[in-house]
Amino acid sequence: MSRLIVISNRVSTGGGAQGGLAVALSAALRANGGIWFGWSGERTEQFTGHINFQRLDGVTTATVDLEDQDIDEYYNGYANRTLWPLFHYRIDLAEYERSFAGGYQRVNERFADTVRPLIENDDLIWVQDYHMFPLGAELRSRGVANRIGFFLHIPWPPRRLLATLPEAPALVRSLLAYDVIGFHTQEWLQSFCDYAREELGGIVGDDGTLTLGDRKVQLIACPIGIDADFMKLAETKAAREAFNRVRDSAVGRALIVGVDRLDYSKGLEERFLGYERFLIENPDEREEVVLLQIAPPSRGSVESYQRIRSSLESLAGRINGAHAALDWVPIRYVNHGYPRDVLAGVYRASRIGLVTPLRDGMNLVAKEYVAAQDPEDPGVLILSRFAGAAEQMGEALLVNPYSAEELSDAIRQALAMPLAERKRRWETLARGVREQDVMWWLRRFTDALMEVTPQPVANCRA
Ligand code: GDG
Repeated sequence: MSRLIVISNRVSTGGGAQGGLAVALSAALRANGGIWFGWSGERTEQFTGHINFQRLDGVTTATVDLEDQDIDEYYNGYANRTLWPLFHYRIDLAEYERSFAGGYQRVNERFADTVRPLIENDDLIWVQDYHMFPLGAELRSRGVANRIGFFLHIPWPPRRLLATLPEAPALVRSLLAYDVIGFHTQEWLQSFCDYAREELGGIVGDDGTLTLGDRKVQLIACPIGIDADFMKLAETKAAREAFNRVRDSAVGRALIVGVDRLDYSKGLEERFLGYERFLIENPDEREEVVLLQIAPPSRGSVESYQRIRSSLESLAGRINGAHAALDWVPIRYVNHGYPRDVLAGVYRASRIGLVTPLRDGMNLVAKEYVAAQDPEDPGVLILSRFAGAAEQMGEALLVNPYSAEELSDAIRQALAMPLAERKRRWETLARGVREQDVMWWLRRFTDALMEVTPQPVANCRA
């Protein structure tokens, strides 16, 4: 394979929250050479385009600092207050401000100017996620003729929701600068086609291409997986210690676990209410379960995240106050993160993995939960129908996360599920997680990118 240039908002070669993605991209960069480019996460008085190169574990990273105004308008603004809510179907939370759109465009131009001199003729360029929609077009307008791929990690919203975004037509047109666009699921891919066809007059071919004006782009549904080594994590010393600690503390009760960034898309309030419904409807079983919800805060400078944080705190407090007994608290709500090996032990100790986002591009926690189970005594995955992962994980108990009744029923069904059925469902799920891991995802995408015939740069509009 050619050298790879990965471009994403943040660069992460270690474990961290990005886990599997960082592992896979780092492995590809190590094997083929190349550069991972993005924002350093740091601020500077004045943007200079100065690149900080680092070599970490055989991977070269190149990062730039951004100005306060860039961070406010591009990152906290357009990325987190406009695109993220809109693409998760929350137009009630989406803020449409011209200054955000302007800052987003400016930062993408700055990234393009800065990364341009690093690109060599045969490099494959791979742009990641919604922070960078216009980057491909910006690179084309700077004469980059290389193959450029784009992968979207979040859902693509239905066309009439996207139509509420003033910049949507320009944004979608700019995507035609890419050679390949990847989505996690057929559903997101179809929504994209729907918009391009109905709003912009694009033509969707039987070969999975979209043609708009002079440009043609290959679309693929390419679901991301986890690092296959996650299966081994549950056997490590740290995982075993966490397993014992959590099991001991549950004193014979069945543990239900949730692990999510604290984000309104993850359906945490609805999850707590569904669990409460279970407690109310099943008085005999209520003291036999404990819900452990791990939710490290994210994007704390955005108001909607401050609101969800405080409303979850009150909800957990109210449910615990209303239902606790002298020796039992129904919800353990933890607002900080744990190392990945500890998480693996916690997953394994849990009889149920509760993964109920209202909308999610994929959801890797569902796959990690499956990977960490004991094959002889696996737990049950309860999974939202609205997570991208549901397309691949039909053997989970699929639920509508908005329905407290369905959540309650699924918890009861999971607790009563006989070992043979748990094993049967788990074996199918585990095979999928093992075979379609993050390296499989990476190969499928880069193979698709290698196969396309590059088109003339002149056909692109920025
Ligand atoms: C986006 C899309 C898509 C969570 N708590 C801790 C911790 N985590 C790790 C999990 C998992 C990752 O963070 C979260 O991944 P998700 O897939 O659930 O969600 P997003 O962060 O929203 O990611 C999503 C993904 O991109 C990849 O394409 O699946 O749909 O929204 O790996 O384990 N990790 C550690 N401690 C924690 O407390 N170490």
